[in-house]
Amino acid sequence: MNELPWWKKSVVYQIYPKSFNDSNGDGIGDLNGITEKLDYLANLGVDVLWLNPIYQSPQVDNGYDISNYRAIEPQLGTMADFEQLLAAAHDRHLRIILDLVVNHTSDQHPWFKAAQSSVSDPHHDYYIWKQPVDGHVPNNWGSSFGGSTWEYQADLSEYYLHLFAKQQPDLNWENPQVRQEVYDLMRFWLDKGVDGFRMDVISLISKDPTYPDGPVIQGKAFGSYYAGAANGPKVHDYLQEMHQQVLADYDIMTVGETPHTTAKQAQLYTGAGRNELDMVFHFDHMHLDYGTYGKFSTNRFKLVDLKAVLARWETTLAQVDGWNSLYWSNHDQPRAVTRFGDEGQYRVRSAKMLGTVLHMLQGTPYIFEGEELGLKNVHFETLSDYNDLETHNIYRELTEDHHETPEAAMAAIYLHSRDNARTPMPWDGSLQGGFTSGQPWLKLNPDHDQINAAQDLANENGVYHYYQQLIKLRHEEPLVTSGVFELLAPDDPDLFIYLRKGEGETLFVAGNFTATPKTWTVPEALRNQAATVLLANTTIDSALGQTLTLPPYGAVVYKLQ
Ligand code: TEU
Ligand code: CA
Repeated sequence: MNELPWWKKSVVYQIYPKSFNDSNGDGIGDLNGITEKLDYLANLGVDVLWLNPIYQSPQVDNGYDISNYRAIEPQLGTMADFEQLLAAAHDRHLRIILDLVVNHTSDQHPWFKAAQSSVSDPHHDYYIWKQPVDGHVPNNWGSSFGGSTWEYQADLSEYYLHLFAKQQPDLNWENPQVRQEVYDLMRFWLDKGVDGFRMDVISLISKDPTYPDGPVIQGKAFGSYYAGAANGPKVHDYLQEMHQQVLADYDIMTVGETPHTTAKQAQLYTGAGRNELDMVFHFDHMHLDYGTYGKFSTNRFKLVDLKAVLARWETTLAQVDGWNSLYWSNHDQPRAVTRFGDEGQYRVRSAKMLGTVLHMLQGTPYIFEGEELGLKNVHFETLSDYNDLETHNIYRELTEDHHETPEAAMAAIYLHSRDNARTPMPWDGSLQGGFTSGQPWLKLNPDHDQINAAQDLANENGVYHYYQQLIKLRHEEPLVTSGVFELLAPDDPDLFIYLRKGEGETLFVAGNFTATPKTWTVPEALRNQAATVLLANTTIDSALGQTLTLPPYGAVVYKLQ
């Protein structure tokens, strides 16, 4: 048997640099702040750190608008700081992967400035420009952050495309020079020693050349761009070219962020022998609580749907020897305990339960900063305490366009604002949580006097110590990487139960997603007196008998032999 690539046995920890740790008191987390916390991360046991964008940026979208791909954002530090961080991480056997944001640049990038200067400038064709159609925008696409995806530039009599903010013009991947620029900048970082990339919205880089109108959801002013921009006609050609020209030369990991991609389509991105990406982030489980206005809804997911989604991804990718990315949250999503668990009485236990059922799946788990402490969503009273452009746009849309009350708009924001994930890390219970000695760029969650790293670590039953065990289990138990996934009890509305089958031994994983005890009749074939408990967030029978009873938000991993 071939040796597994290192990233199949790895756990990734995602760092949102602005919110992780501020080393110089300006209120903004920075690279030296990360270096200071490497022992905290190494002690947790993770293998890889993914840093959200650290490049020079006007920060319209917190670094996802890049004006220089080869420079460090001054707010975060210097190139020397980065090199020191990378070396210090490598010393501790921690790898670092960077965010590669190449669907779009900042409008302040020199390429775009040149592109805007004249239609005959060689950089003009680095971006996507269209003539007005009957004096109007070329199609009905609405941008992710509100308004049309098309911005008119009167002196050129052309529109440029921006799927995200208007300060984030889309690059024209049809142009081979653009692709060469991307490959060159990738080599720049790989040659410095970075260990891979998380590729931002990589499923959107190839647009349908006919730019078709998208379907309009009732009450919405714009159509969806996905039909004409997601998984476009050349996306696999581009990724195979990138693989051949860059990726193949390095021992690295790649994870594509692929909005609007089904498991079947993901076979093409991650299947063995495709020579594209190692794994992708899908959104199917993120969409289970969407409502009339998309993500800004107050719906709650249903466990039966969640299980169906996760099981489909496990099975579909296994068919082609592909690989899953496993995550509950990231910098764009709410906190996991609030969304999928219980942020009240059972916060700690439900955080551990969520960790258990996620980390025992086949794939590479991603821990978003603070998830290892069971952090929950924030409720700021006033809109002005929120920083994220999406939050401000949606408040305006909900209250002005859809005539929702301010209270209803805030209720959706409390559940789904991206700032839920972006409040600074609470390291201790002091005034600014030990995050900064100055004024933080975004307020800390006011609960940080109760919920913070110092108090969680001091508790041997805290979330951090449980995550240590989960990570250790991945490193030590081969079934966690290799066992064949099988979902049990798909229709049970409360319990998530599955197997990871090997030869002569099997992992049995179960989690209770409710605040009441639940009992399940164990199928005869699985009853096992020789079972061992590999991990549990509660006291539990050592054997797997006729019935399994899990307390509220209880979870267990048995090994059956
Ligand atoms: O997000 C892409 C994405 O899929 C968005 O639609 C995402 O759901 C967004 O946060 C809306 O809620 C990536 C990054 O993760 C995000 O932070 C960036 O803002 C975006 O790309 C543009 O670069
Ligand atoms: Ca700082």
